[in-house]
Amino acid sequence: MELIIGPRLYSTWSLRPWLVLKRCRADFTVREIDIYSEAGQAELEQISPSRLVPLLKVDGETIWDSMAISVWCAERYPEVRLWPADAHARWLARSAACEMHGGFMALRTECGMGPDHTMVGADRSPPPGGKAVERDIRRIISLWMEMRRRFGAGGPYLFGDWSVPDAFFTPVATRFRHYQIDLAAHGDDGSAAAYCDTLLAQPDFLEWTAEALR
Ligand SMILES: N[C@@H](CCC(=O)N[C@@H](CS)C(=O)NCC(=O)O)C(=O)O
Repeated sequence: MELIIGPRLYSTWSLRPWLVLKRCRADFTVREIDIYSEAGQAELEQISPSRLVPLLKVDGETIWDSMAISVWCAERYPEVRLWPADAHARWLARSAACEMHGGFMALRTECGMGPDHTMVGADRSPPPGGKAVERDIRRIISLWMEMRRRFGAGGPYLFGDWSVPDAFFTPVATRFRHYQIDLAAHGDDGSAAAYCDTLLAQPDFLEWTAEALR
């Protein structure tokens, strides 16, 4: 099984399924393509139906899209419980992951993943402005606070135990850190900041970071 990803420093989409596969302790290799080079673009053209990464090559198929790969993992590794066991939590966990997958365009566009997103205390960019980014940040914080309050009793992740939304929100946590977003100024009661710290301290994420900086 091979996961094909973009550059670790920049490809937030690639980070998500990589975290999910790691959580499953899946046996997989990684091929990193420099999608910003001509050679990388030519390779993408050859191997990717969507001309995008990430891709998972498994059982003779190429699965594209980070959510599709995550859903495949949930089917292949049911014992890992990638979605919460409680039905209400599971419905909302899927809603949260899908909202991240398809939304928050202002935050994603204006606050790109920079080369120092992996580091604490690196040379910081100024916090982004703009009403649309502001709205995205407030929405994410209110979502995080609500899910933590309702479903977070069993552990430090969004729904207590680790689940797919945690993979999808990890790149958001890196952006909040990189751009030094003041979460309290966007409505946080402290629980969103604590959740953010939890995501940034995940051992698998730290492994990705170490690889990215190598
Ligand atoms: N919805 C897709 C989005 C994938 C995506 O946008 N990938 C970017 C890299 S992070 C890409 O492959 N870009 C190639 C290019 O711009 O040429 C997913 O979640 O997998």
